[in-house]
Amino acid sequence: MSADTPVPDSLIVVSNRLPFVLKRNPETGKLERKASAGGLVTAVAPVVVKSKGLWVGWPGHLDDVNEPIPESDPNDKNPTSGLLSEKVVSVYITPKDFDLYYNGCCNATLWPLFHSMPERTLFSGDNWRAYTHANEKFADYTIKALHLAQKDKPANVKPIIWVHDYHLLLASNWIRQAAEDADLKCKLGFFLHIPFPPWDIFRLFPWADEVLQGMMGNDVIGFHIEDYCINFIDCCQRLLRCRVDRKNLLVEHGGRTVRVRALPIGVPYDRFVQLAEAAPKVMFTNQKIVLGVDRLDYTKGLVHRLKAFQRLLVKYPEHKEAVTMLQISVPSRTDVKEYQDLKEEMDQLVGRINGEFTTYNWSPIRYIYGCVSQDELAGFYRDSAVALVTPLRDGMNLVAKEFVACQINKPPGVLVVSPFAGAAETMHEALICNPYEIDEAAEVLHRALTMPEDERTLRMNYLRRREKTNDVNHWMRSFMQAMGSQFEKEEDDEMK
Ligand code: ADQ
Repeated sequence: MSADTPVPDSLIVVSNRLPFVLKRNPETGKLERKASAGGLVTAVAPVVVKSKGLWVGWPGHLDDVNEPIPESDPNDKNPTSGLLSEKVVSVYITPKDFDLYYNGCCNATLWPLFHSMPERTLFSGDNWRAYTHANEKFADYTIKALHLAQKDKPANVKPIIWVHDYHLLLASNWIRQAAEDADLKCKLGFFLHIPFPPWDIFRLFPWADEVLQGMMGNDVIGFHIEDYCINFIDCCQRLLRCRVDRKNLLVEHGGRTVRVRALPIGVPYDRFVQLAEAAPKVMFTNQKIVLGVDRLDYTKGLVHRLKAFQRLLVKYPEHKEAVTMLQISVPSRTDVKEYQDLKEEMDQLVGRINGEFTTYNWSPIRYIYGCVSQDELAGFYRDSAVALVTPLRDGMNLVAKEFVACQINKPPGVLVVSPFAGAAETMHEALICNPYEIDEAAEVLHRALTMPEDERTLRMNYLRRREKTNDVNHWMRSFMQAMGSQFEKEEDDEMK
């Protein structure tokens, strides 16, 4: 948190998961708390702590729901260590309901649909009912948190409730209604971390109206980029018949005005610079590294990326034995069939390409299926000649930004970004590459590998400057400001 981040009276964050993972130690049998190192947690947790706020979320499957959440080690420097167990409100959902809600509706329906992949989308009434039920539960627990937050505080304190992501699209409206019934004051904000799809995709969802109505419970709705704001406003107008103001990004519903804002997320830039400075040199190769870092997810364009690299080796054989592709894929949603199929496809493709080109001294692809630590990641980011960030669709993509932050070597490497990642909206100096066009992607990769030093330096300087300014603290601050000004400017928002 930077010094000038506005600290609200009380911040209640609501997200699917709590900002740490609970694991049982097999030796002691005790529950232990493991920090989550993501940028979101780093930026948001200190504000929750400072505002004496609360975090509402799912703690993982616990055998005994009455078992207390352990405290973190007080010497631990991670951002959630100040988040004491009484500042955490755990949402308990049975394993069966959680499966239908999370693996089913969230990850087999909303995820592909919102990434504009309807052919991968599973439409299921059972999953939707579980999702609805889970959102009601999150809303109930948030109201409990609101009671706690207002206890012993002056009557004029208005906590900010900040709901996150596609898991909780319905919760805000219920929170608002229940808070009004209980005469509890609060402001409600929502941030969507994935794209909001265009109307002709969104309307495929049988319960599209209910999703929009749920979101309308918020005072402020944030998306990464303006395109998603426009898509959302378009859906509100066409499906709910709301009055909208596209210029000022306002939607009127049920006598209230909801503000829609483009608030692009950033990364903890300074932390990545420090990690890059401290990381040991990547020793495994004296070749140029072309780096990919992603969750193993079909939206990330991994198969297309490998094929583009294969095409590069055919078209430009001078890169053989001179370039290695390092693809680090963290396992993700392994209970969902689409993800199991992708794992299989990747394993086969890596084997095929390596089989085709490997020599005594060199294998073209190093494929790590696993999670690497941030320290290690920073070394890979720093020592790579090219980062290939080529999703088929991505809300923002933090890897592009982390790579740029870690580019402390002189001369620096080159960032290649897909136009279908939110990151491409602001990272203008990256090379743009359409992942669907395999031939063209190979050309762009060749251009990146052969780019003159002064051009690389110029592009990277601009990219780094922008990401340093617009880091994750800046994002946090922007959201808080958008929330804070909500009530002061209520009158301005009245649409004529
Ligand atoms: P994700 O889809 O998870 O996030 P991304 O933004 O790239 O995508 O963030 C991934 C994070 O995981 C990065 O911080 C990265 O360092 C880390 N990571 C990835 N692979 C890893 C590996 N093998 N080992 C260790 N760490 C790894 C969603 C949206 C995005 C949006 C973010 C934030 O889909 O579009 O940018 O939320 O809003």
